[in-house]
Amino acid sequence: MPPRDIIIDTDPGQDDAAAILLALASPEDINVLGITAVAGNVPLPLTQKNTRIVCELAGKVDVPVFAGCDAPMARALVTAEHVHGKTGLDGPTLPDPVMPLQDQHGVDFIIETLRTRPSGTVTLCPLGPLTNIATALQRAPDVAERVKEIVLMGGAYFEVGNITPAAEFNIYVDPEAADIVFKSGIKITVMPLDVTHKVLVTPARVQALRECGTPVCDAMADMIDFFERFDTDKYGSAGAPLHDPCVTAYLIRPDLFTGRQINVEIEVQSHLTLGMTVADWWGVTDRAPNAMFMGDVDAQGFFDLLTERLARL
Ligand SMILES: [Ca+2]
Repeated sequence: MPPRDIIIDTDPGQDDAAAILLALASPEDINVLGITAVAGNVPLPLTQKNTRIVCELAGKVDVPVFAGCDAPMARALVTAEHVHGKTGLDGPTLPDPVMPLQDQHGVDFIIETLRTRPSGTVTLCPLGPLTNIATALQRAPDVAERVKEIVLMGGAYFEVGNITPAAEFNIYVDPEAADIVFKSGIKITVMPLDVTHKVLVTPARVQALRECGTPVCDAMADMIDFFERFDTDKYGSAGAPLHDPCVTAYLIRPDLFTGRQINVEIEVQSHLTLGMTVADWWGVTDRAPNAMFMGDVDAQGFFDLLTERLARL
């Protein structure tokens, strides 16, 4: 099989960095057409900069990076510096990027790419709030049928929420955007907290990364050490969940994940449960399935893949 053409949409974020590095380390599986930054974990000026920092860390300075939307569609931006640190990539000391930010707006890049590439060949990989993707679909409804698939990190069912008791961060930040995406009719695969909370960076897994002895693996281990301080206290678990690289790992090794094709709808009104992914896991409604909602993962298989691939960079 030829490598899969993708656009990564991202708000780095240490776990976004892991997802991007895994993609850039896997050219036989994944062809990154471009990376669009969105406001999320930190504001847009930092997410676009962090995206370029990560590309340079990988030695892939030719990947075009675009700035997209700087605020959710209908709400004020909520950020997560309490998790990711002031820069969004706290942990390692990495140089400011010198590779350019593209002039084109990220949303225009998404639309243009979908219109010019053969229909049904481009996969969208959102790792942050869905603002850029939904804005593209709203501005250019014709592109929806040209998308091969959306593989996204977001939402939760059994794990419920991480930014509020009911909602996962990416969906909570821009629920209107998520609502547009989940109603788009595009094939969707979801990596919710139910999966990512099983992908825990235990001390042995961080050690395996350090043993690669490369600058990329060291930087990744430093990033993990930073955000783990927060998550191990929060969840009382053996290590922090590594959310976003589940998306790019799925493109390489879909067999690591299992889930159900179900109906997923987004709560956009309730003050108490805003941004909840109402996932019909048990099939108790007659609402039509619209997403492959993952529920389980081979976590060690995931970390073996991540470590082996990052060691290449
Ligand atoms: Ca993210």
